[in-house]
Order: sequence, then structure tokens, then C-alpha cells
Amino acid sequence: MKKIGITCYPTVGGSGIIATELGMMMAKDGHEIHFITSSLPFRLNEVHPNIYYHEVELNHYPVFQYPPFDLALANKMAEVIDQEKLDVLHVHYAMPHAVCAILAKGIAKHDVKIVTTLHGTDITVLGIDHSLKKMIKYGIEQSDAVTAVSDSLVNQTYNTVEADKAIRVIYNFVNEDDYAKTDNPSIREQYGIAADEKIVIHISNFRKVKRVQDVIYTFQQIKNDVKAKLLLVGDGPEYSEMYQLVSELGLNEHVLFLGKQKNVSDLLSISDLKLLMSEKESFGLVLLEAMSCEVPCIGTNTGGIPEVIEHGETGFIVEPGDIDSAAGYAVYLLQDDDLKKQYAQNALTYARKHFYSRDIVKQYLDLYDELISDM
Ligand code: GMT
Repeated sequence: MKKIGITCYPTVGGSGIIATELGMMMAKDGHEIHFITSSLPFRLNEVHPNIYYHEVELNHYPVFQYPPFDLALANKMAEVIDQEKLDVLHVHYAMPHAVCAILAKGIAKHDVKIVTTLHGTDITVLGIDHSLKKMIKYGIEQSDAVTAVSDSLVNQTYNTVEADKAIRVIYNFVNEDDYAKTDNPSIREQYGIAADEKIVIHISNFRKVKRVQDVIYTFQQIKNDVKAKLLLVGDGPEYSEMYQLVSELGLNEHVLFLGKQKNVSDLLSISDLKLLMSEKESFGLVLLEAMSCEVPCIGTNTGGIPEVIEHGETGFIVEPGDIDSAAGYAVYLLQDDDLKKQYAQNALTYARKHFYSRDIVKQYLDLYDELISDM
């Protein structure tokens, strides 16, 4: 049994989901898990005797213009390392978690190994920001082990932050119990979607990098050839602009803005196709969620997306911004039910083969073992 501390962003986001699911699965395997975060991770929806939660508290002294969260986090990490005698502290997202963990290791008396998992924007966005670059490089190089969620992210890390450190790829996974095709035809009715209409879905946090406008323009073309509805799931900075775009294009009757949703697998289960037209995407966890629910995907040739979608087998890859090709592939698939079924089956098989949760959790546990045996 290992004692593992986990720090992640506890609100929404793929990195927080992976960290929390990893902790829950390891707890079920008998390991003791200590979440050290600013609030309860949103996916932590189970009571389990092996899971503990340590909240980072912030004191608002008038002398501080900005309360120093990073230092409070490092202090809490050091406290938990010593009190609980952690074997490993695994932090998800380099900034500021890796640097906080290294500081905590220096403060704590008990020896602990630091594992940092890079998720994407910590490198592709923050890693090119000169005010943070050196700090990210330091966090990576001083960690005992570093993992990244795709080959592409490893390469980008070497190219952007020029880190002198071996980085191991451990792909993302989904909890297959939560992401599986369900049979719930009443959902279609509830949303007023006719039986002969195809459903195209996009799920994201509506940040600029997701290029939701490309999803809308692609759908506009699909609709010319196929009777279809577009489900836009999620919320974020671009939401109002996308709402306006849909109105300007006269697509209001065909596009459903559903906002943030909890049971995404129910929505995926009624969907025929998933679109992810991002400009940057280190992995695209939403693609794997879709594939596990037997939904073929069209994604852009960026970051880790081509490592998740197998072009011409489980879905299609198009160049970022290539709306015409995306619409062409979508129509090709949506007009042929047998072909769509084949792609859906291939997607599920591919997800199970390459991203099966038990295999991925084992890869992390093996990494911890390697580090602990060095102690
Ligand atoms: O995509 C986001 O905006 C959220 C971000 C995060 O940090 O949670 O997602 C990143 O990590 C996910 C989990 O590893 C990946 O699946 C996403 O591709 C990655 N996002 C980007 O690279 C833009």
C-alpha cells in the first residue's frame, strides 16, 4: 500500500478530472490517497475510507495585496508529507503545482518523491510566457519524475521550455463505468430532436483555443446535406459570441446550447458524431469520453489529437480551420448508417486497447514503484 498525495485544479478541466479519477481508482486498489487542493475536487463524488481531503486555506491579511496561495499550498503540502508520511506527491499541471511541491519537499522532514504530470496549457500557453517559463522549467527539472499526456506534449515541452529531463508519456483514460453507451431514447424527445435527425455534439470550456466557431461553421455545411441538430455542451469565455454567431447564421432552431452538464455520457449516447476543432489540444479527453460511448470523432491535426483519433478508422483528422474537409467527412459518415456503426465500434475498441483505465493506472503505479525503490 502506498501513501499518495495528489494536487490538481479542483474545479472543471481535464487535468482535474484525470487527477481525481486516478486517486479514486488507486484508493479502490487499497492505496491511501490524500488530495491537497483549494476546494473539494468536483469529480470526488464518492466516500471512500482510503481518501482524505486536505484543504488549502488562505488568510487575508491586510498587508498582502494578493493572498499568497502558492505559498499556502506549499506549506500545506509539507504538512501533509510529514503528518501522513507520503511516499509520493503527484501534482497535475506544472504551474504552480510542481514548484510548490519542490518547495514543500525542501521544507518537509520526511522524504517524498515528486511526480509532475503535464497536461497541455501549462506548456503550450504558460510555457511560452516569459514571466513563467523559467519557473516551469525549474519545476519540471527538479521533479523526481515527469509525465505528459501525449507524445506531442513531450515534444512541445522540449521545444518551448527546453527542459533537460526525461518525460514519460502516460496517456489519459476515462472511467469506463461512467463513460459507456446508455440506452435512453427519451432524452431525444425531451430535447425535441426528431427520430430522423442526426446529432452532432461538441463539448468544451468554450475557450478561444477550442475554436467553437469552426464547429458551428462545419455544422452549417453539414445541415445542407443531412437533417441534423448540433448540441453545444459547456460554458466559458466564448459562449456569448458563439450564441450570437448561431443567431446571425439563422441556426437557432438547429443548435442547442446546453451549458454545463453533469451526465455527459447520456448526451454522448444519443450522438452520432463529435467535433473538436481546437487550435491546441494536448490530448482531448472529451474525444476519449465520446469514443467510450461509441461516438466517432472528427478532430484537428494538432497536439495529441492524432494520437487519439485513428484517421479513417475511428474518425477523421482535418487541418485546423479546414471546415470544408470536416463537413465533407461528417456528411460521408452521417449519410451511411452501417459505416457510422463500424466507426463507432472501432472507436470503442481503440479506446479500450490504447487508453484502458486499468492499464493507465498501472503505468502510474509502476512509476511510483520505480521511484520508491530508489529511496
Ligand atoms: O482543455 C482545457 O482547456 C483544459 C485543460 C486542463 O488543464 O484541464 O485540458 C488539458 O488537459 C487535458 C487533460 O490532460 C487534455 O485532455 C486537454 O487536451 C488539455 N487542453 C489543452 O491542451 C488545450
